[in-house]
Amino acid sequence: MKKILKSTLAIVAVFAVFTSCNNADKSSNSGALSSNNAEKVYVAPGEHDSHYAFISGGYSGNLTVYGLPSGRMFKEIPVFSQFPTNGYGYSEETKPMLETSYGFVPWDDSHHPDISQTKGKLDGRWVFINGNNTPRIARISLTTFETEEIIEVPNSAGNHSSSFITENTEYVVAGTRFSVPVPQKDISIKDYKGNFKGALSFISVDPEHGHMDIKFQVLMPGFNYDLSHPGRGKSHGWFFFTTYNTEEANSLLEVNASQNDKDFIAAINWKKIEEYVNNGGGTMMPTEYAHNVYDDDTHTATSTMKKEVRVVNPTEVPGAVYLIPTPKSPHGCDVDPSGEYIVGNGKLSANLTVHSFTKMLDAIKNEKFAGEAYDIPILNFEGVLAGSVEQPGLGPLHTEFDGKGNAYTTFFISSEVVKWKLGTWEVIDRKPTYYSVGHLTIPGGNSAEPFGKYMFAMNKITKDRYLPTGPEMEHSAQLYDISGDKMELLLDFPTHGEPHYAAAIPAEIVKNNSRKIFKLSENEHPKKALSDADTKIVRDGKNVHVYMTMIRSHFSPDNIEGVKVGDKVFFHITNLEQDFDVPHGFAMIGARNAELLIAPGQTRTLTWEPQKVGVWPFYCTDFCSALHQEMQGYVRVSPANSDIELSWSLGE
Ligand code: K7E
Ligand code: CUA
Repeated sequence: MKKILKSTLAIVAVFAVFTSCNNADKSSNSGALSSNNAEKVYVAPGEHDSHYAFISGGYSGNLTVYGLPSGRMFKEIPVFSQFPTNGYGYSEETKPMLETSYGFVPWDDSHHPDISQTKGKLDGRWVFINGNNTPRIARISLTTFETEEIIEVPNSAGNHSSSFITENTEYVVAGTRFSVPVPQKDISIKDYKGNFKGALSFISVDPEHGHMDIKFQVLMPGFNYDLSHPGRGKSHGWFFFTTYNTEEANSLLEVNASQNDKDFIAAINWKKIEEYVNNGGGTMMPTEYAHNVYDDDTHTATSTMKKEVRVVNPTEVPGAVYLIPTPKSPHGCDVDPSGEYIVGNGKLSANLTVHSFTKMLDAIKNEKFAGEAYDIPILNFEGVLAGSVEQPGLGPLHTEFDGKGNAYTTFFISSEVVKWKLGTWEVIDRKPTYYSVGHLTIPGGNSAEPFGKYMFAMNKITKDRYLPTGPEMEHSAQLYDISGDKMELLLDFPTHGEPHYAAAIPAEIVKNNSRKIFKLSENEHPKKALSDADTKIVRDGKNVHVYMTMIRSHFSPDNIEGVKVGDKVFFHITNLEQDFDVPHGFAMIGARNAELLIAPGQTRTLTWEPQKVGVWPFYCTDFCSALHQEMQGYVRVSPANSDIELSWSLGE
């Protein structure tokens, strides 16, 4: 035991050493690119990028939008985190988006965006992304670039092997990283083995509106489910999940979860389970999870608490779940565009293991089994193996595909991207990354039709790539041209938060659907005001509702009296503009809140509880016109026992 412990610690130490000194690798860093390469990323002023990239924000909880090839950041879309920049999670309309069974949770850790698909091709309708910490899946509209829906995932913990979608967006799939007692209960952590479970959730997506619903959860053995990808083409109907900690250790995992020579890729025949469930199979388990939906017409989100979820035990559906042995704590689980090859990126493995879907079916048919785990058949390793890439690098994490028969794998420890050929498994090229690369993205990389022109690597350590900004640097991404035989480094660009994965798509597929305004005629917000005639102030006990409008360059009303200390004031503000890109802001002195940034035609509500007697200003925060500085108003706040009547005016 001691010996095993030592040798494993040595492996771990190698991980650490390489990580800390790989910036010594600077000799290969040719700072000067050929002018030819510079031209390749130059997007002239006023011209547009050819691709959108949606980059996960990691611990920012959000999603950032970039252009490729320029590497320019266009937007941060708030998803799981409150965002004072536009009031998301602060306004009354958006607060329900962050409700969970634990209450209001204004932060998460988002890792893997994935774009919706039709027939295996990116259709550019929605981006899905996972919240890791308080397990949730979000759907973001690529029409409004706003988060439209968030569903909590019960029985899950560390929602990491998420959020990947099937080839017709039938499901967005979420797998738990940490196994936990299901249902949760008060037991000793030492009783982990055999008692904890790993829930893999299949969340159906309504083809028209995108609405999500947990169709079923497969309750798997208590391993860690790290990443996943859908089968496609011939393997459509299957889903693959990498596992680690098949040792089921509950402490010092860096050692105790690195004992087994092989962990597993779990292969799930979701079509089979779907059929079982459609015929009434599975068990409804009492639980609690929030389902939050934003409505574009009312400009308002609602949160509903769901009370049960359908769970399926793998042994209930024979032939639906298999385990494929895969060397050494695999991280990424990637499926090539044809659906034939399943790559298991064994973090501690010398070689990169590739499984064959065809051989998997054959092994199942001919019962080439190597035992079972909790009654789930383990397939024979050799029987499924397609081949392996011999010693391609150290610490493989993730693989993407260019649609031309090549795969690109990131190596964290040796800090490089390695290009290799599917089928022959030969290494074709390798390029350093700066430094310690995690994921990489090729537009359409998780689809049947990747757009193999660009690839970008998202790195974990930045060090000297930019001007120093104190002890913590934003993470760096590197863009490569992959249209030729050899990868060519084109550009470094900083990212925000901690990008893990990113999803990218040709701009053509998205840009023409992008919304320019919200039509006032379609505004169904119950507290909208569509003209001066609609503006009013209504007292309801201590609640004061202000129905306000904003347009260049005034608020209506802009003088308000009769508010008292102890009141709760709700500013319901409608932006009357019907021009593209003319939002107005609203900020109120002393509001324990953020501002509102209100899009043209939208209604938003800010709550303010006046603390002090006096006359208090509010103003527009977005420089909207030549007379933006004039866009302001006052609220008179009187003592709690005052008998001043509510009154309001504009221009008097
Ligand atoms: Cu960062 Cu996909 Cu969460 Cu690998 S994961 S790096
Ligand atoms: Cu409206 Cu500034």
